[in-house]
Amino acid sequence: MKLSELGLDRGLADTAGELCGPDLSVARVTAVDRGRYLIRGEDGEAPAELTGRFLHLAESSAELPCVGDWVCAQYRDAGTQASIHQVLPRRSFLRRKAAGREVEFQMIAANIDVALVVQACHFDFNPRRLERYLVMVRDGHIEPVVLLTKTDLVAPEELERLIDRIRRLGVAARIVCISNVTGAGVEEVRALMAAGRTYCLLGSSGVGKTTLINRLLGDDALETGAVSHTGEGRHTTTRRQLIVLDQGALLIDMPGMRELGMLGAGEGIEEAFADIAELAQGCRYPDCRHDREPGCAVRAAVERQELAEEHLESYLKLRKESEFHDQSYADRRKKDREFGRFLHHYKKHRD
Ligand SMILES: Nc1nc2c(ncn2[C@@H]2O[C@H](COP(=O)(O)OP(=O)(O)OP(=O)(O)O)[C@@H](O)[C@H]2O)c(=O)[nH]1
Ligand SMILES: [Mg+2]
Ligand SMILES: [Zn+2]
Repeated sequence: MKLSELGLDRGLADTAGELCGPDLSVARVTAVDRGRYLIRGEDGEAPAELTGRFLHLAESSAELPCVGDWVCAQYRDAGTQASIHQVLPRRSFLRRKAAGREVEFQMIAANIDVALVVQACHFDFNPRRLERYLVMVRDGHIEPVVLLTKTDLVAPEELERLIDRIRRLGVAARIVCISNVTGAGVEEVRALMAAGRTYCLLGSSGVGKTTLINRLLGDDALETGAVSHTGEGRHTTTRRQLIVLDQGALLIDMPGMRELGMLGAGEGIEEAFADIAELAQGCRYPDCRHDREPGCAVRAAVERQELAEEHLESYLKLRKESEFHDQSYADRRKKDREFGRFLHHYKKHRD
C-alpha cells in the first residue's frame, strides 16, 4: 500500500523524510492494544514495539504513539517485526484526562481530519456528553460531525426534537442521522468521507460504531455486541484500530469511553462553546468569567432567554474542571521533573 493511501500528504512526507532519514521507514500506527502496536507502511503491516531510547527520552505518556500516528520505524526479521524510533509531530489529536484519579493525559488517536461524534437516538442521547465530546474534538483541531444512530427506534417527530436540542446547544456542526438496521443515512456517511482522509468514530459503547463500519465495509469483518435492555453497551470493541475503506477513506474504530475528563481543554471549550465566546465579546470586562460580574453580556443573554441556562452551566462546569486538573497536572509535572520520575510512572500506568 502506498503511504499516500494511508493518508500521507506532501507536508507530512517532507517532515517524515527529515526525521526518519535514509535508515528508517515511515509507517502509520494502525492499532494499539495495551502498549502493543501494529504499524503499516509500504511493505505491509507488522507488530511493533518502542525502542528503549524512545522510552528513555519520552517525557510524558502523551508522547507515546497512538493509533493514527506517523512514526519512523525499523523493520527486521523479513518485515515481520518492527521497532518504533520516533513519532512525527501530530497535526491533530484526540486526548482526554486518563480515567480515574490520576491527572495525566491519555492520547487516544492522532492525525484525524474529521471526528464523527456518535450518539444513539434511543437511550444514549445526552447533550452534556455531546458537549464533552465536542470540546475534545475542537481541542484536538479536528472537525466534528454529529452522527445520530438507531433512528429506526424513534418516531420522526422525536428525531426532529433531538436535532432541535442539539442546535440549541449552539452546535453548528453537520448532523447526520442513520440507522444501521434500515440503512437510512449510511450512504450519506459514505459520501462525506474522502479518499486519503482520516475519520474516527467517537461515542459510548453500544451506539453502533462498529456496526456502521461493517455496513460501510459491506461485511461483518468486525465484531459487534448486543446491548442490554437498559441500552448500555458492553465494550465489544477493545482496541483502537484504523480501517481502510474501499473508497480509500481511513476510519478509526474505538471502544466506547465512559469517562471524558477535561485536562488542558481550555481552548477546546472556547471553540466548542463558540456561541458563548461570541456573546462574551460584549462583556464589560475582557476577562469576564460570566460568573457574577457586572455588565456580563452572557448572563444578560440567559436572562433574555436567548441562551439556555443549562448550556452556560455546562460551559462553566467544564471550564472549572479543566482548570482544576490543569493545576494538578502542572504541580505533578513539576515534581516528576524534579525526581525524573516519568519512566517509572509510565511503566506503572501503561494503558
Ligand atoms: N436498532 C438498531 N440497532 C443497532 C443499530 N446500530 C447498531 N445496533 C445494534 O447495537 C448493538 C451495539 O452495536 P456496536 O456496533 O457493537 O456498538 P459500538 O458502538 O461499536 O460499541 P463498543 O464497541 O462497545 O464501543 C448491536 O447489537 C447492534 O446490532 C441501529 O442503527 N439500530
Ligand atoms: Mg465497537
Ligand atoms: Zn461575561
